[in-house]
Amino acid sequence: RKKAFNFNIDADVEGLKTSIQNHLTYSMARDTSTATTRDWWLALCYSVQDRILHRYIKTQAVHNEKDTRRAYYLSLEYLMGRLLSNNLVNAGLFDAAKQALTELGLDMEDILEEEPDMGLGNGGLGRLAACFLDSLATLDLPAIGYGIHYEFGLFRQEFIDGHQVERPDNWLQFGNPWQVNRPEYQVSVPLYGHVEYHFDSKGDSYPAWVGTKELIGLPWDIPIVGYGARTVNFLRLWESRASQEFDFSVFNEGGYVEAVREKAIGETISKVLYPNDKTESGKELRLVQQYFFCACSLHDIIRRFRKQNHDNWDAFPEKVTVQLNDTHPAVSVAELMRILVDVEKLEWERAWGICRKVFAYTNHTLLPEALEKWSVPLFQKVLPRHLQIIFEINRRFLEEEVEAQWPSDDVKKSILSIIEEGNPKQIRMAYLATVGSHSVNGVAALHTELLKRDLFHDFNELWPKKFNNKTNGITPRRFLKVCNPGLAALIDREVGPEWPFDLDRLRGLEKLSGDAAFQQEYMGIKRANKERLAEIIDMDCGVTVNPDAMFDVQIKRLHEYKRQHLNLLHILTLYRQILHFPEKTVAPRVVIFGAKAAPGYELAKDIIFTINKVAEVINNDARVGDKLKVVFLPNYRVSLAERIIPAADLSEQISTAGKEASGTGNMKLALNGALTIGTLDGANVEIKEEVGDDNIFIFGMTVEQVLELRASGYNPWNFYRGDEELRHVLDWLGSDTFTPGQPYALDPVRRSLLDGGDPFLCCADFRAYIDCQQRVGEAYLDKPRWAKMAILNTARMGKFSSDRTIREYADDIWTLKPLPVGE
Ligand code: DL6
Repeated sequence: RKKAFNFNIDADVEGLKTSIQNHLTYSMARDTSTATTRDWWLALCYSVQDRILHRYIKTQAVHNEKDTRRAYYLSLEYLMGRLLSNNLVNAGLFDAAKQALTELGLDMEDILEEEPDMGLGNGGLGRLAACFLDSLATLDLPAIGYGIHYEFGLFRQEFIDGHQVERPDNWLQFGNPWQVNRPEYQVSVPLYGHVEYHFDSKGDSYPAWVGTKELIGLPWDIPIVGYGARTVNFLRLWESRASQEFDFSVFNEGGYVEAVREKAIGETISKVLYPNDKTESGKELRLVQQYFFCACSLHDIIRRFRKQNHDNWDAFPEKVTVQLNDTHPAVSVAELMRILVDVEKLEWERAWGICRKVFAYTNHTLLPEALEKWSVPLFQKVLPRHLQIIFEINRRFLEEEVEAQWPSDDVKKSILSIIEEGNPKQIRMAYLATVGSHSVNGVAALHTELLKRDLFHDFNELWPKKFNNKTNGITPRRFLKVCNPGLAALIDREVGPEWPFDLDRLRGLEKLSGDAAFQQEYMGIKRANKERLAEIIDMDCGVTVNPDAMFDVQIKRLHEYKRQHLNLLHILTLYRQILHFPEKTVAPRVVIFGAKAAPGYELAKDIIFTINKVAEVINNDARVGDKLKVVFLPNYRVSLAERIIPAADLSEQISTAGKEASGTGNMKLALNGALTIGTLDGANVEIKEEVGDDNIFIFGMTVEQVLELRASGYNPWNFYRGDEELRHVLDWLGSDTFTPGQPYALDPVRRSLLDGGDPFLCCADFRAYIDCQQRVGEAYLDKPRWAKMAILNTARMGKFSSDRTIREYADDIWTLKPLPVGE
């Protein structure tokens, strides 16, 4: 039996083969002659899961035996993608599994392609949660993730005549081999009802939340394998169920259909992920989802605390630290207070002290429309007791803490109040999370500075130590080792195999960046990755692209602030230049987009449509040939990102300065050797510091310049009139060139940039962007220079490992120590 390097699971090929065959027979009831690729995929997953579960059981046994402190990560979203390849790599089973499959006459690639993505998130926030789980386990940190077991994840995107069409993502259709059901830990969750005052035996009154409807939360556990498979943590996802199979009284009265209907309502809570990446405030179902998963998770955390015979609540913050991933789980603050005060009968002050020690909050956005607010009447209906508790938290906060700092200052009180006046009044969830936590962090240095300066200005004056920065990171396992095995092998050879644990080792590549032979190898791997992506483009878009052209990539949610339409203006400019100066040498480009638009976000959908229509014309214009191709890959998701990222040459990070909190795609692309063209926004600022000014293309207005321009009265028409190229391309969109016979079909985008006031300043940044793209094109034509820059990007991305980020959370916020699990 061969034990893999530094790994804790037996990589025995014969054992795996037997296991796969056994699962095919005994789990799938198939024989080898009738088995489909999906059956083989499932049989392999079950075989891998068997091996992982041993380490999972061992890990939990050690954590329980040592009664360890744990971090709990509460997130409404986890964008996990596929688990098989990642689990194989992290468990050190990849080569053995490949060998076993080959000996069974099967192809690993085909099997891996069978797995549907676990797409229980919208974008950066959900993927960050998934990267954090990977790092927590890799660093042997005792931690559990909590979320919702959505039956339908983020919608599947199709294009029909260039328009986005949404289809349901039925990811559980063929079963999920990774999840383990835990009916013994189900939780009952009350909702609705009203508050009454009852009297205890001494005649004192106390509030009682009565007349509630009950939901059941049923947990599903997904093991999270750390790299090296020493620690296997888990992600616990709650599915909602009606509280009784049948309401027998209704049933006996002949109300069978009503009884089943009630049951169906109970089950809708975890049915579907809200497909908007910037909040869904106002929707009752969304509030119920938030409370449902917080209540289930806190109940589970408290059950675990009690199991260790703890009856002293002051010990609770020693054993428990809870990270709130944005404000979506902020109602937890009120729920923990309810449990401590109403159920456990603790004094308010003692309960509040415990609460504040337990919670920490991460803010992920400054966009006003994304700052969650819940109307007081809705809260009153769904969570009447929690509303009272929030009012009491607010009263004490204003009358005690704010009053002490700013005596008799009613203006300060109204600025800082958790309750926003208005009709109706609203609960500011970011304020509730801030008041109820001991730590508030932003996700990149610039973002944190802006939080302190703007959104939390007065809170920062009140509690300067509460605010801190934790620059985001990405897992180098999935986003290099798994998705780019060619480059990973080259790095292994040059700096040794430890880099997936210690990404700073990539610095060892710096000395090779100017070496012609190494450059050739490095760019050869990029070329092979581009060929693979070219096949996908051919299959999914029906467009043949040249792998020698620059692959210019913008992959992220579709949002005006991310400015895919600025990229479009560059495409149109290039197209015009090619038509006007056919003899001029240009760096050939394939501009590649991947993006989903929120189904109700009309302008985002218009931008997709416009890009698709422009692409159709350019791709079919013989005068252009290979100089320019434009493709919009449908259904952007984690598994597609894993194909695009290793093949990218240029990474578009072009948001309006001050709008992108961090970005994480920027890190994944740079790690894989794509050069960034970007604004000084989010983590781009820190990427620039790491890779050096010579190895990144920065353009456009800074945050301060954006403010100045706005203050002086921004008028996009001035830029339109002042720049001939901008005028031509915008007017082109108003013509029927790209939609023959329908002259106004692309007008919404043009209108948003001119009459609509161009809220994200595309026109103002247009010239700087075009000039910068010109420099990018020239650099691409200089092959050794480009290769050197790309290598230096890979070499200098160590800072952006999510292991570094998680170490900072563990040291500064959670005071959480690794607990190695041993053999
Ligand atoms: O922190 C993860 C990710 C950042 O990288 C992005 O810059 C940011 O836009 C995203 N924020 C959200 C916020 N949504 N809400 N609420 O998705 O977080």
